[in-house]
Amino acid sequence: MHRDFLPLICLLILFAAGCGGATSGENDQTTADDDAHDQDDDTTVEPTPSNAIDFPDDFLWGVSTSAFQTEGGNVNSDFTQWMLKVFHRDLCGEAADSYDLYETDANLAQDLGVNIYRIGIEWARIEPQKGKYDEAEIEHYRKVIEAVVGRGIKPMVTLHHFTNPQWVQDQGGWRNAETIASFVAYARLMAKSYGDLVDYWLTINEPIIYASGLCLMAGYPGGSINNFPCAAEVSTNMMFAHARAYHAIKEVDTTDADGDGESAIVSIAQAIVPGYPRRPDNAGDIESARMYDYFMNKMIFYTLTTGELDANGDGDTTDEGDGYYEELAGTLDFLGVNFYNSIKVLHVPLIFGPIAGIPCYPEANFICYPHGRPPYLHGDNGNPIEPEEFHKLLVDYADEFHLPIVITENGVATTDGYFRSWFIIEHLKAVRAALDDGVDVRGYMHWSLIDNFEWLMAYTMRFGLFHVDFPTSIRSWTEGGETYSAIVHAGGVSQELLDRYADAPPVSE
Ligand code: GCO
Repeated sequence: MHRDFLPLICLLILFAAGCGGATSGENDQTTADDDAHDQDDDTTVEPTPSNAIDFPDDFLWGVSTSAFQTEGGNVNSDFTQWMLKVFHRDLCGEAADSYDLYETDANLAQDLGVNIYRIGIEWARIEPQKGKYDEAEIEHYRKVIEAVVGRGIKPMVTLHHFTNPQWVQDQGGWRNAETIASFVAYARLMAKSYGDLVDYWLTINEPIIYASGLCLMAGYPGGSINNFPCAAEVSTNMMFAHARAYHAIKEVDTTDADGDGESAIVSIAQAIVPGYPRRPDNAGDIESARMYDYFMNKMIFYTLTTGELDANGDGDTTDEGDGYYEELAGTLDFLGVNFYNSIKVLHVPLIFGPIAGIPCYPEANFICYPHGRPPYLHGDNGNPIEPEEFHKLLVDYADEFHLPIVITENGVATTDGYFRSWFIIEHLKAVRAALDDGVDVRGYMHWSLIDNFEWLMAYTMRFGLFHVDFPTSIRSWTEGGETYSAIVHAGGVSQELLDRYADAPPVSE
């Protein structure tokens, strides 16, 4: 989840790390090939007769990626243009070169044994100029999707993942309601072009993270600081964009690509970052955490299920412009949940004026601490590791929204193979516990298939099941990849894996 919008800290990290240069990986099994794919498929793990932790037969086992973070060379994207302006260089560069190596990546997904693979399309490639669609790029993504489908894997396609064509930015970005129509036209075209191959669609990744990152933390092109009305406006526009795209996709994608009886299953991916009062007995912290949780975690799901709009995000749906919008209602076929960690919320008295911390909801005058006080178990980006929170939120969201859940992202920034393996198992235990509690969890998609461009942290964070050597783009297996592959092939976690990864990794500063 893109929550580390501390531009100054990020800048320091980037410069300390040599600005986007690849760090050396501690992968366990580096191959000399330019492709870690098992050509002779000799690593296939036979399903074990009985797993210690089992999952439903039709469970969706997946991996998750985004186009911008893996492809490289997205010159017409506002994020690239912004980096050139702010950092005087394109920090993303060639990324993992997945634009060219999409077959290689599909091979890796196949080796893992997954049955679903979340990929993305870059709007800026499809529509580099307003209203002018690039036929060659439409054809390119067709090949990308065919590579996935051809390996017996269902594609889940994300249409917007934090980046826009530069012309969208030039017309005012997501604050301009015209962007809604532009996005819907693009979404319709994508569904028409690939509906015969794709059933699972995610219109927008983490709209609230985008809106708050853009308007409160200046973490995206065209951004501002502490501008809550902007965050509310952007999230409202994105909700209408999602809903209209939902209807457009349903209208044009009428082909059931995988033969399961459904032709278009559409949702968003929403980051759920549970917020807790920093001081559990402090009334200000308690109220701030409540408001934070509403706006950041629940409002979008609430609006897109009930149709009740809260345009200024204040928790009240009776203000002018609020109310019921039929086109918004029932536009989620499942809840797409991205989970990484929780957060602490601290109320700050007005006397301190504009907030100098992480202004996650400044009008309510509070700040958020993404991280606890060290020492605690955390990924390389400082995010705490909290599988118990995962279980809690699955139960809570199932209770509140009554929709199936697909985990569209869950992962950890680490180069330690034991840590990633343990992380995966602990989070799958949480999913299993939720299933046992009656929660309809349909699938789990690990972020990410391969190491990739982690936004303002560039290449300093590694989330991949496969290690990528960025200068050469060579992919290689990691211990985490081996573990996930064994689980996916077996459809559950064996006793042997439970024993091998029984101990939590040591807590570090
Ligand atoms: C997000 C995104 C991904 C991130 C991932 C790791 O949640 O920010 O969907 O783009 O890379 O979450 O931080």
